[in-house]
Amino acid sequence: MPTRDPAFDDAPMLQLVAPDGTPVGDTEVGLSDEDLRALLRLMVLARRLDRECMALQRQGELTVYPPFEGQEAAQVGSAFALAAGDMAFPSFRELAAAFVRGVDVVEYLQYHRGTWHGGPYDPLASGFAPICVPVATQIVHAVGWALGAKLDGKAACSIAYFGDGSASEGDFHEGANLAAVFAAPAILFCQNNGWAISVPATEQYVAPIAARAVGYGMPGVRVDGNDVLAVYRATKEAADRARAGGGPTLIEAMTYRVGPHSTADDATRYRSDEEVARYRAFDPIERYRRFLGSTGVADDAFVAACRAEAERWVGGVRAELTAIGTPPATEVFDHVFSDPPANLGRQRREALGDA
Ligand SMILES: Cc1ncc(C[n+]2csc(CCOP(=O)(O)OP(=O)(O)O)c2C)c(N)n1
Ligand SMILES: [Mg+2]
Repeated sequence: MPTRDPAFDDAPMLQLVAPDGTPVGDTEVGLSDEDLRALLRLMVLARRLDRECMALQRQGELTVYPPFEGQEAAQVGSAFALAAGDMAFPSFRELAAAFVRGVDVVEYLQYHRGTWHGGPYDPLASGFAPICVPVATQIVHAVGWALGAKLDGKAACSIAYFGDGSASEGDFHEGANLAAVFAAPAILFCQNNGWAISVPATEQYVAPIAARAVGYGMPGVRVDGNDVLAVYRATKEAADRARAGGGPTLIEAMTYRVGPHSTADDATRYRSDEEVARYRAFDPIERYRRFLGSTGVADDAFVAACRAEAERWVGGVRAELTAIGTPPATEVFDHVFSDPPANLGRQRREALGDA
């Protein structure tokens, strides 16, 4: 367990709504009441979907699944701040952000079902790049895309989603420096959950990740990642600046994932139940629900309607997903080489008995 509480230590952090739902900053972030309710609805739906995916994996319907419960505000708030022409570059944990971007979640989940390489959703149509498992590599993709958008004269930005552990990779440093030097319209969005699998934040760095922005020469924002309005504001400001030619921004969203690293991980081997219980008190959905309740923007009936919608929705997702049959075995050999080498041809004949 970390000796220093990474999410709530003393470094300054943008926070607009306190964990108990009380406003502590300027909560006028430029969203209509309808949009404010949409943020809550999206978080409720995302959490319900995440729990369904965990169940689907345990029931053998998904091969492996990396849950995000606890990170809804970080993903929903940031993705909501993007425009249609922007491009998101996820790691492997951004299903909530994908959903906000309009990605068909059944298509997305085919990756985790093992029925298609990387999911058959259209990255360009949804502005959401394919899932990226090699940690931090998506950061250089995002910066490259941003440089391309700039050269094309497009008023668009990219966002790279990555974790605290990913910020220790060379790709992070290379991407950040390149973005700063060429004023790439990119947002480097770190979800700091205090852990990189079993490695605590205390073994990764000794100063806030956001503070590195000074060294690269770009704005850096440390934001309460469980405060959806604060995340929205930080990301919206970064996106507007990027599209206007103001270059990149590093955002460090302090959050906590209550589930394991993935369904292949046993988090009880390195993380105490007490730690998880402590962070549940910072739940992003409960905080925002209380805030919207106190301002009269969303009442209990609205929340109940979101929950009912979520139940119906995930039922449909499950039905569609589990109806997808086994793909033809030929696919193991397809889509890699235009001109397959001889040994692959031999393996194909052995496995399939065809040419
Ligand atoms: C290049 C590379 N090295 C190692 C791994 C194995 N791996 C997968 S996720 C992960 C930790 C990532 O931690 P973080 O960036 O904090 O993201 P989180 O899982 O906490 O969301 C590691 C080491 C990998 N996928 N890619
Ligand atoms: Mg992490």
